[in-house]
Amino acid sequence: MSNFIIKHPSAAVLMGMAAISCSQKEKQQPYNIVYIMTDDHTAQMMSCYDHRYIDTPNLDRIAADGVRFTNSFVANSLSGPSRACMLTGKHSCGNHFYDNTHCVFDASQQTFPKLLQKAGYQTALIGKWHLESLPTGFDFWQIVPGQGDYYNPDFITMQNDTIRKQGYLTDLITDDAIDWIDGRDKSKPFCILVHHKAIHRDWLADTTHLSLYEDRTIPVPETFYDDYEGRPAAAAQEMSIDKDLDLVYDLKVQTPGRKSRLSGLYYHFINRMKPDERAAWDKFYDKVAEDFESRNLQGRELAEWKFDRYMKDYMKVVHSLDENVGRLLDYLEKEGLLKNTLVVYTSDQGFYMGEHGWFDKRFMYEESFRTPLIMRLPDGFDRRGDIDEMVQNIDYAPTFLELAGVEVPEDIHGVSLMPLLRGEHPKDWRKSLYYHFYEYPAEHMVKRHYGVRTERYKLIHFYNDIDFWEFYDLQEDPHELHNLYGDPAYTEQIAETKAELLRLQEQYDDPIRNEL
Ligand code: SGN
Ligand code: CA
Repeated sequence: MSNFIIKHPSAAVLMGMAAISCSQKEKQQPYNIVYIMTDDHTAQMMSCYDHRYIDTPNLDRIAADGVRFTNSFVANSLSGPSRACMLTGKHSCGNHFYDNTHCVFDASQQTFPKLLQKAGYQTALIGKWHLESLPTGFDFWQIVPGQGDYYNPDFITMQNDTIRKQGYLTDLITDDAIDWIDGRDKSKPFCILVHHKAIHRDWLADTTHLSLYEDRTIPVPETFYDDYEGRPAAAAQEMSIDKDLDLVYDLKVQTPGRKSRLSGLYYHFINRMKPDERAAWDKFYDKVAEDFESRNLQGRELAEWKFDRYMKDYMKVVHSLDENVGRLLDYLEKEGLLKNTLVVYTSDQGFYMGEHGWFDKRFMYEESFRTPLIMRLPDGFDRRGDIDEMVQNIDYAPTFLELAGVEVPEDIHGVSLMPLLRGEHPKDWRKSLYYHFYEYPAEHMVKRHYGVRTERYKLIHFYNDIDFWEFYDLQEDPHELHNLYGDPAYTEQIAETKAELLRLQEQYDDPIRNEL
């Protein structure tokens, strides 16, 4: 502990230390944090959560050696807002970064990296940032502009220069993360945020992985042909695999002369490839395009062809990600760092893999409200397996602060997950989650909504250019196809859930709220 001073050991931290045996406690080094966050990686596409589609052996290592959260959620299912919630531990109404289109993150506000830095941690951020203002609270950062590029990407450096690197983005971010950890001041604990662009649209795979998964037959999910009956906001979206995926940009039908709404953007991205990469790319996707043009698919056959291409491209991008997480884990193991490092793997939100016929996220429905969360715990934490309590991305900041022995500021909305990591099942653990999505009108046209989810029920209010409520019994209807709002059989449950919604809106001081 010589170089590390616990500034404000909270009662909870002291309780945490008590969970560690005396001899371990004396030797316990301060904990490091390696936080790996991907973009749009959903639990359906991780074999530690779901065996249907893809094997992710390296991600599974984290879950197998540590813990898997089975009820992990975000506060606002969109990149910038989700990142702001994670950094501040506050809902969007508390950090004021509501959507990707209008907001600039107020970089002077309190974030957990700043608080860790003050407590003597070295902090670093590498990869996607997406908060418009430049990062603060990091000893080192290097970010991609906006969404970033998969191929030979630009990075913004701390000197505010833009540099172009050669390679595939998932590899480059991992290389830089390992280099930073290797070159850090080894006398201090560290916290590094490794923020991948993968698996974001338009799912450009490493050219060495193009042939993967091509032999698979992937059945469409059971809600693929959802008719959105009783759910007008769900019907109004523009994120349908069949209607809204772009044949060139998303599905890579790069037939010479074929133009589509986003074909310009497609060539802008793939023109960044080096000649050998481009040659491998064209060899693969020219065949896909030829095959498509020769078949004249219509109706359901066309929709299912699009689904198949979407899934396969997504899986190839996950493959690189999984390999690179393995590389980072191997490095931490080789350096003997795993014993005092918390390794977290999560995503900025979940994603639709054809459920309800969709790609993208935004809705408070389960697939995009959820986010994967697995952790490899440092020595002294014996908890393994599943943690079933409901957790949210506003909880990460207080968790990391408590792990570091830093007092959790009272204005943080989230709750530290440390009791759960110590194997406790606190009786007063939260029984409901709050959600609020604001980006409308905007791409994909998902209407503004807020809502509450309890263990069994979900109540959503779509507002702005609509005033519409939805209520689901998740136990009876896990796919959220039957809107029960107004159903006399559920009058009592709806009233109770509505009261809980208002309670949360008051607790988090959300000015946009429903009055009973
Ligand atoms: C881009 C994508 C959208 C996606 C948003 C937000 N369009 O605008 O499909 O919903 O990002 O994603 S694209 O034509 O540019 O690919 S987020 O994860 O960054 O919030
Ligand atoms: Ca995202």
